[in-house]
Amino acid sequence: MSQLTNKEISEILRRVATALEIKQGNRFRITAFQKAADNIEKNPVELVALWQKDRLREVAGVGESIAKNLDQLFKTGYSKDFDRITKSVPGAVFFLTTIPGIGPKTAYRLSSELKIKSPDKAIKKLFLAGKNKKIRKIPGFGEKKEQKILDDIKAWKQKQKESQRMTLYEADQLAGKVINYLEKLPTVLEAKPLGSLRRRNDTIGDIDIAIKTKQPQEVIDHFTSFPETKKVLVKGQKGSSRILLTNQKQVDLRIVPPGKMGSMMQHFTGSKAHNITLRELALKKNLSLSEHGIKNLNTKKAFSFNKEQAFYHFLDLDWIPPEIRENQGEIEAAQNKNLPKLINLKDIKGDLHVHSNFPIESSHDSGQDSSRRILSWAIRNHYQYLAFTEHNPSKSKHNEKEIIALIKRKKKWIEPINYSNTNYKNSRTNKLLFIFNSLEIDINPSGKLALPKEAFNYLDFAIAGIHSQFNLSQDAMTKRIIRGLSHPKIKIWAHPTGRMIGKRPSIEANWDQIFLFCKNNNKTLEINASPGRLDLPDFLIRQAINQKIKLAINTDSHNLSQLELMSYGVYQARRGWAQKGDIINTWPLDKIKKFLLS
Ligand code: DGT
Ligand code: CA
Ligand code: CA
Repeated sequence: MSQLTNKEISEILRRVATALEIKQGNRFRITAFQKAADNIEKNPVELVALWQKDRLREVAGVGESIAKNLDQLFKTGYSKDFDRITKSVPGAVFFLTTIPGIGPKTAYRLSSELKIKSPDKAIKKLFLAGKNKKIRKIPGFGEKKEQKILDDIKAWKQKQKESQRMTLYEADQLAGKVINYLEKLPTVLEAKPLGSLRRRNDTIGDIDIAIKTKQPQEVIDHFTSFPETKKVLVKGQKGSSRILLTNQKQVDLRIVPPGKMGSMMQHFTGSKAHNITLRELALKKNLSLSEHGIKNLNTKKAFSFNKEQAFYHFLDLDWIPPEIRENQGEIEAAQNKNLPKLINLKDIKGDLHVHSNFPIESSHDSGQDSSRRILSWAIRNHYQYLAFTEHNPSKSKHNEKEIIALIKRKKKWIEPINYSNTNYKNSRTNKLLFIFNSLEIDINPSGKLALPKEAFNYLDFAIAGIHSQFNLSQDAMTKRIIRGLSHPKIKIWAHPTGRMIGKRPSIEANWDQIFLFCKNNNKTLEINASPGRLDLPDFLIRQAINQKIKLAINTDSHNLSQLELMSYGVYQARRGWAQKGDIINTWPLDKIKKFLLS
């Protein structure tokens, strides 16, 4: 069996699409491979897990033929069909097409004209050829095209650097794998993920793990033999080791003897800025801090800590939740015993941004799962309410009349579930799950909402979001947003900054002005829990809360497994110092109904 990751699978499918394009293959077939690659890369659940449950076909774009080949890939590590399509294309071509601006046909020509065949250093060789003015000599290329290729390569290199950090979700998967492997050793007494991972940062540079053991050498040997290791960077120096994995990510390991886990966890969780301020505070009390514990500089007496709580208490501080250890006032708050009581996942009573597969002819990607399955999930997870927020119907496909008819149909579909069906009953409260009939509506560049006026009458409330033209000027963007949010039915602003972590920057907007508008008009900002978004970012959450604006943590699920990612929104909220009362979907049904239906 072969443990291919989603990223590796989408890479293989993209190669097939590239090879087909070079061979002038069927357009639909090429697009099918590209679409499947995109969906698989975005899928939050590893395909290999779905394959084991015979559920590959649940992923959008994975049809019978692709599923058959994936099955072969998982079983044997290779697919006959894919191999046959790609084998006549030189390896270099696939690398050259990773540069935006260089399509398959251009890459193929560059590869054959410049004799760059091997994938090894292909991009570097192309860059050198450009520098040596060789690209311009290829018929049909010229000086301008050569310069553009050089610029594209430079831009790509810059982007590579920035996107080397993992999303929190990716880091969780990877750390889980390593910890699982480490815990196979009986001498590992405890294994804890620390660093930015424990602080639940939105992106993670490297993975830090602390191990409690009485057998350091055995654990270090086991760690450095982790099957996916490419290179051992540090081995055993003072109980710290470091490996580079085949996916280019690094893992740091610290070994702790029993009795000292607390101080190690504190030190290795960081952040660095938090630790520096803490150390300064300790020095004023003539105490010195380290991963080994606390030393009294007057008496030279050393103290060890098994629990992190005791470490903080020794410094007369309340224990500080890892998510807010960023030197942003948390140490002072811990001194004054007024740390915020951060929100927890169990406080969440519903999800207000969920896409079902209800056929609404939407302008953007539709949900993949039925309302029935989504509602059953919500019941199992003790939700009290849920909002179906499919994208608004596409204006290019339908006239106003048809759109209004579609929205009416959706209302007709939801109402019976709310008022007559007893299947969706919360087992704790014995109350029916309440479904809000909602919609996610585009805010067009002018600020106009992409839904006919009359259609709003058939919605309980709506959420609004930007899905195009992210690069307006700050002024134009601010006006667009305020106009978009002004409609009385719009209660929530979805994924406010529009950022896609490592892929798309935040919009430019005057946040002070927008926050003021939201405050005065009772508009809620979303904390989108999708690990590739985590939007709002932590610092904006904190600013919003300081201005007494309410927030909603939503998954924006497009399939069942994404409903499980609510916790990522909660971590993000905690990093922004959010308490239960700041988040509207912790409210009981009566209160949220009053707010959303007002
Ligand atoms: P990352 O990996 O970039 O996402 O961020 P971190 O916070 O995980 O940083 P990393 O892996 O370099 O270090 C892990 C923790 O170890 C860090 O949060 C605090 C502690 N640490 C590392 N270097 C220093 C240092 O020079 N001084 C102090 N006080 N603590 C450090
Ligand atoms: Ca780290
Ligand atoms: Ca590290």
